[in-house]
Amino acid sequence: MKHRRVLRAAVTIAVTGALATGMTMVLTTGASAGTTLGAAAAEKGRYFGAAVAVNKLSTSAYTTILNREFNSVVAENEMKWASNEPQQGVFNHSSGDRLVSHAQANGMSVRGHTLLWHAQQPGWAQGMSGSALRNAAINHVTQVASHYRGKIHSWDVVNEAFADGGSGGRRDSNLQRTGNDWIEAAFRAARAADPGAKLCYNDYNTDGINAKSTGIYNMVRDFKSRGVPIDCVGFQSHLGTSLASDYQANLQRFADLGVDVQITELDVMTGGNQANIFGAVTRACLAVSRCTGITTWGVRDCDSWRGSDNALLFDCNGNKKAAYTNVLNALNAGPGIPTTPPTTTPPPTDPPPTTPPPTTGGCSASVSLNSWNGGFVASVKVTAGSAGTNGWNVSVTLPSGASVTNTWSATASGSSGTVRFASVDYNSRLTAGQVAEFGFQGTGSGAGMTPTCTAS
Ligand code: 9MR
Repeated sequence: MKHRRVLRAAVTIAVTGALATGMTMVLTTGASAGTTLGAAAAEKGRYFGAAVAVNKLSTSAYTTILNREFNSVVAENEMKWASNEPQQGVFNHSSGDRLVSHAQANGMSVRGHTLLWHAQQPGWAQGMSGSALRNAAINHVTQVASHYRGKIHSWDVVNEAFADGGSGGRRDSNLQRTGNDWIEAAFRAARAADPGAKLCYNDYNTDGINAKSTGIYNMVRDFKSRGVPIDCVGFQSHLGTSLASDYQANLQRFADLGVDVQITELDVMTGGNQANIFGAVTRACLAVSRCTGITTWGVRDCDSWRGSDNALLFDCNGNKKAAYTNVLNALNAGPGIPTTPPTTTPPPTDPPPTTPPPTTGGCSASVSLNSWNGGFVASVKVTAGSAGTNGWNVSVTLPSGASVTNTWSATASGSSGTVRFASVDYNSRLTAGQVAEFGFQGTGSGAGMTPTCTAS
């Protein structure tokens, strides 16, 4: 006991001294070696996750490893568009919910994969185009992200939207043909629906500095400069028999743009180099302070989409492979996440609200718009005045021809002309200056809407 008190005092002095001098403290001292992937990663401020086939959660050989080793999960297929919106407007979240419950019961965080992707779309969406598809896609983002609000650590908002090869440009797809702004529209809708989730762009063949990763880098830089809400970039890292020498440098250049980076679908071709590559990827992540976690794309070799590549950390009998040992050792040897962010990181820059918050009674509302040809998503911020609120109403007059098609975090009366949005249970009561957010999606143009707020 006495020892612990002395140690704590020493640590306090060290931390205080470091903060006073503006030094970056790294949390490595005092950490014991983790004996599982999840525990070792957690000691370094990271998660270590696995992609899960939800129907395997009833196989005990599978869940024994999952629950022992991993502290993050992602659905391998069950949160994809074809799975959870099989008919337009008809959502089925049962498998995704099952995974979230399993994660919550076992102290794991959840990555969401994926809101929009050119592949694994339901048949009805594959046949759509133009503003009908754009509206359906944004509605999908809104509905799914709202369903899981507060439960997802990071969402792959958009997956694999860049082309392979040397162009560095976008991949052709039905979504891309709705207009180049489809990606930012998706990110804005996801932010409005789940403000607490980190929003990621995720892709493959980006495991080094190359034309494709540079195309994505330029998009992220552009998004940051214009206030498009992006928080992270996922590097799938489906790897072969070698690792690009600039793997870490590539992660770092993204981190330097002010986004987190995550290794999201790691698996490596079997063979002499497999264990070394797994170790090197882990070291690279830990060397980048904004690399917040690693996910392997499956648990055992036989669970992998790569079949005979034996690409994972556990063999088909559930035994730990040499690659496992290398990853665990790399996690235990690596640095922790600094307690002060690097000074090179600019703060996130979301667009400024259209009206300033009030300083007196009542409430005020401001709207930010994400529009495309034929539709829009409006995110509305309600700020309570000095008296706080027991409830609030926001009125918005829509331009002629526009109508509201769905609303979240408020109840709408009417759908065209002047529409009134009333607070709901969980956001009615605001203290002075407190902000609530709600949103709605509409067809037509939402330009020029000026919300008015009344409080009760
Ligand atoms: O592992 C997934 C496999 O079971 C599916 O059949 C396949 C369908 O396209 O998707 C696999 O997961 C992919 C992931 O969603 C996105 N990146 C590539 C992954 C491997 O193909």
